[in-house]
Amino acid sequence: MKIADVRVIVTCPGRNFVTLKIVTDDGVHGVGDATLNGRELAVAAYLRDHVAPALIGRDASRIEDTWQYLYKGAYWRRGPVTMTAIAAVDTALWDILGKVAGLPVYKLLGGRSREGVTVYGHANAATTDEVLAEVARYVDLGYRAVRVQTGVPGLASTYGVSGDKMFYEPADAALPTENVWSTEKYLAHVPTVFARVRDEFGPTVKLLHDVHHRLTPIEAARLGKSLEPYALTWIEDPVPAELQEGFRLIRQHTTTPIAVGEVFNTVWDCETLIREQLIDYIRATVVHAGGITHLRRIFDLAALHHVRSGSHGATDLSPVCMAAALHLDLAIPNFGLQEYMRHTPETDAVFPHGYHYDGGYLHPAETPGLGVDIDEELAARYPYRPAQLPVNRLEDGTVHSW
Ligand code: EZ4
Ligand code: CO
Repeated sequence: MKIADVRVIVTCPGRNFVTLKIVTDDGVHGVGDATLNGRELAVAAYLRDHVAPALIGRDASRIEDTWQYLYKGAYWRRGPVTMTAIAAVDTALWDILGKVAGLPVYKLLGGRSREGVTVYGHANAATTDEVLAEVARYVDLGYRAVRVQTGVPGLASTYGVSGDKMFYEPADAALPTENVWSTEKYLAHVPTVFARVRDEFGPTVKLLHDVHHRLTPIEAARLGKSLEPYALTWIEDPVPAELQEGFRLIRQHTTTPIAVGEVFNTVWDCETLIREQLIDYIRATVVHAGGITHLRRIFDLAALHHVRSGSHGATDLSPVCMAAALHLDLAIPNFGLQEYMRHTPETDAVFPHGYHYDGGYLHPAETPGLGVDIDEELAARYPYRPAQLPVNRLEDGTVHSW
């Protein structure tokens, strides 16, 4: 069970994905997602030039040892590029182990703790009237949780509100496009949206909202307070999270639950947030936070402090990441919610997978391993196309968080 071949596959079936494929000398292969939106080729080079040569000949079943080797051995610890590369190796090794054991990966992780993985979908539209129809569409599809985003009156465009309804893609140009932001206009508008959504859909559907790091702590506190009557399940990324202590201020002022972590890459990014119970959901992911091995470590710390998982699951996280996430979501005791945005048919064809949606839940495949693969021939038909995430500016031109 030695690693015999390591391949980095870059493909663009509608959007860019980087996938690592590891093959053992017994001919078993595993796959790991290595996609870092807008910075894909940095991870591809890291894997191809610096990681792959060191993997050849290693025992594929030594998952923990390989993780430590890549993390500590790099000397330059952490960071999104490094941790995405390590994640891809780790995920592929879990896939191989599952195949060799003849078990779906969630059984290797301790078995199922629930019957299905509750997911939330994205309702987004320019206006409140339109977004009500979008929420209705998800409720009709059986979703128990819906993220609601709208345009803001007086602002031409807003990150997180796409033109296309079912397929969402924020990395929209080779060089970043620009949005204009006004906190005053935003804070005045959002509560009016949720008042209408609650009124229309009643008290039980879980409602979520993504702030995309655009507020200061005291502004976020005001937002949380103003949304309390509508009982949101969470507000997400209310402030930039480089300063973990910033969340103390938000916490003192509002009972609206807080989710954060889609840009985190190690437990060190959220250690204070979790230990001080400053958040309610941790949104770190398999692909950006060091794979199944490290994300489980983060979730275990979270479990000690009443924090539940709420992993990121936008379209730039490939079906390989989604498959891995579902195994972990099913197994951990403190699962909260899983974000789920459907991929395009082109993406689904390149990444054949056995997970499926049913009545508000996703279910991982029951086949050995992760239950997902990459069709390399088909992938080769979609060459890489440069695409970056947008930049946000205040009305006076100052660069702002998304
Ligand atoms: O901005 O996936 O909650 N989901 C999000 C996403 C992220 C993109 C970044 O690559 O915030 O839209
Ligand atoms: Co988000």
